[in-house]
Amino acid sequence: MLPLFSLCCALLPWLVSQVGPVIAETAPVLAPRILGDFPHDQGLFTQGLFLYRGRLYESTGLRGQSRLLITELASGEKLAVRWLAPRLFAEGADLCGDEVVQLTWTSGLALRYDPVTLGKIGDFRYQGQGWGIACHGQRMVTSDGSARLTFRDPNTFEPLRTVTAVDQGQDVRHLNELEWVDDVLLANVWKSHRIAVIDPDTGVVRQWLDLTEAVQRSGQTGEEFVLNGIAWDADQRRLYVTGKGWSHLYWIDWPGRQ
Ligand code: DDQ
Ligand code: CA
Repeated sequence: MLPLFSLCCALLPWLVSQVGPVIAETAPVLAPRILGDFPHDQGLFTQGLFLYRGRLYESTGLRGQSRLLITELASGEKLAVRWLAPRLFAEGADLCGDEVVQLTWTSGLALRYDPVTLGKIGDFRYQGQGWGIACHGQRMVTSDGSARLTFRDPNTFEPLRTVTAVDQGQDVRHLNELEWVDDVLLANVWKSHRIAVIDPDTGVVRQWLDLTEAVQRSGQTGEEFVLNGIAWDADQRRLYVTGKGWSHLYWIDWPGRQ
């Protein structure tokens, strides 16, 4: 009995060393504080959000309601609005190179605009659903409601490679609006209060941002009126979030990040 006992004791540190890294894979859940709020038109079904030259760009969905808007962040005042054809349901949008690219949900059509005039430049075609898009330098990535992120050629929109978002070995499905922050990709998970901070090379979720406080403050409880919209101000290093039909856009901190 004694030799068996000592064997167990001898093996224990080894066992811990094997299991330890697996446990350590669990992504920490952080709760950002709200640092400020700004007005947001509750009539907008927010699908995509980004900042360009200090102005807020927003893509809004629903057929017959889909738009691309430029607003002044502080006042919420609309500076320019471009309406889409009523058959189109707009989804995510971002500044890609020197143009805005806006996805549509089920039409396989990405619309391209001049970011200043919102004049149409052309289209890209793609397979499958369009949900979120984010661009950073040469890196263009789209989501389609699954756990899959598709990296595309920014000149042709052709898929180059895919990566699957995973947390503790499980696929993280329903990835929606996207935003690059330096070298990590933020994705809000549809119908949840969370944003996944994803390693773009491996798909591993490194952190979760739990936006329960912002969701509660938004006062929005409708089933479809969920957290959706992440915009990063790279100059001021500020992170903004909002949601579909929310009355406000929130400036939030990111605990532990400079
Ligand atoms: N998606 O944006 C997550 C891809 C799709 C949202 C579909 C919501 C349709 C329901 C609209 C009813 C709300 C007034
Ligand atoms: Ca975004």
